[in-house]
Amino acid sequence: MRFPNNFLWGGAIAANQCEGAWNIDGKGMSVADVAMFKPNVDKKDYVSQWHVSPEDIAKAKQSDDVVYYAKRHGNDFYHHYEEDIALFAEMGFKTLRLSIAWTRIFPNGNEDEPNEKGLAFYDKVFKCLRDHGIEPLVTLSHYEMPIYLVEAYEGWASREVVDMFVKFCQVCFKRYKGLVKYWLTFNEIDSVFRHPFTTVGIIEENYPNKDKAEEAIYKALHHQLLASALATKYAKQIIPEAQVGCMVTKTLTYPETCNPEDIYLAYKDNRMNLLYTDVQVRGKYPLWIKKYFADKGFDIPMLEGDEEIIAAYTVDFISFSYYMSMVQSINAEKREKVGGNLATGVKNPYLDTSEWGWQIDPKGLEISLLDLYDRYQKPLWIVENGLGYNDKIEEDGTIQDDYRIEYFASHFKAIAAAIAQGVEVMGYTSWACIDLVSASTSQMSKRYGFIYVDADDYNQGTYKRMKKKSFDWYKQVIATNGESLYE
Ligand code: BGP
Repeated sequence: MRFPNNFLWGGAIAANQCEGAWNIDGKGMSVADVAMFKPNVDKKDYVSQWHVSPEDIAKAKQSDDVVYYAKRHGNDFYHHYEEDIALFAEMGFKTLRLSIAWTRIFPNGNEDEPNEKGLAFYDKVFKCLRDHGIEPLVTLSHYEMPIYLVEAYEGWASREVVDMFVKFCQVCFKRYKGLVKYWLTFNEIDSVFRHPFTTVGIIEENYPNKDKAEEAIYKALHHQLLASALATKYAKQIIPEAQVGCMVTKTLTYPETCNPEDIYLAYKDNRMNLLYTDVQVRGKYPLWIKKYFADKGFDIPMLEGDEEIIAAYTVDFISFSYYMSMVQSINAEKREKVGGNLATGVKNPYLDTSEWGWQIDPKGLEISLLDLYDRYQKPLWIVENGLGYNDKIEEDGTIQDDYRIEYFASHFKAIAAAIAQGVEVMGYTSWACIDLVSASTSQMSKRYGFIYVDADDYNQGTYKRMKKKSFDWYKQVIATNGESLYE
């Protein structure tokens, strides 16, 4: 067997991109509800797509629009979850990765008591998963912080947010004990630098000085790392069988040439990408970053006890998203660029790119698995990987997404290759197993699912679910535990 018998095959979604129902049953407004679909911005222009200004927030708070604020409608999982979970079960899913929207439980983040209707919704979802024999893998924070905390507290740059988040986690652990065993703390914790507003609620306009902005981001990161350790502590206290993982974006960077200067640049990017797991797995900040803080004169308030907490409550496993690899070059300015959700980077001439400029690199996934396992010897879980594509419905009503099948097949084989070299891989959840609203561009047309959802970028459509060709293909992969890939 190329994949272990208990391999957790499945898919991933996130509350803010699928649920919709943004203002019902007591839900508060989150950072996702102020993000807009921007039809006039180039879809490869990553910086503009993610940017949210104070004026944007003010405007969003006055508006009930659900067309351009596309995450407010998502794919309406809130009202379709039973049907969707039944379809996931039909594919044979062993697991579903999903998130709990903080604002359903604490609408502003700072209430004394949780919102019962929000808690009840996830009771139903988790029970439905259990009824289908699907193990939930729950992300506690997936780009969903209450907008109130952004405005009243400077987001995660404020220490008070740690306590509020930990309280939210404790409420979830107590309520969903017995239903949820696997937890992830922060989705792509490293994205704090790519889109500080969405990840930690930092509004760039409030920090005109670049160094001050960077310092605030590191402060916010420290608070998240601390909150992650505390969440791990309470998960274990409240749910003895709980397994807690960190979640990072694996951004493997290659040097453009064997020029040591290129290699040095790539090395530094890779080392930066490992910072987050170094802290969450090894339980301490590496010396190089402490030196960096000191050299820059950054004041990152590590209060008494912080370092002990981070050291005591490390994660059980490492989860990561993998979409593309990157290239670094000392001649970057002169090179052709590609887009992506990570940053605009140097184009790799050996790789194809998606319509959104993401470079497709299955070999990079194998290297990433080897790299992480060599460094930490912790079980790994690929919790996001997939191809965004504007699928078309054929005249006969079918959706022939062979490109997606090819993408997945090559990535699954890369995982098998890493497993064959001794890497411990717990599972794989594709992003996203059903079409939903894109995190970066707020488009519906950037489709990832095995299941098509009939809604377009302007929220026109019936929301009807339709199986794509990849649906039956993935079903077969799961049924044969990966062996069908080799037939
Ligand atoms: C990751 C996020 C997801 C997700 C995915 C695809 O960065 O964790 O939320 O959506 O990327 O990105 P996009 O939706 O922008 O295509």
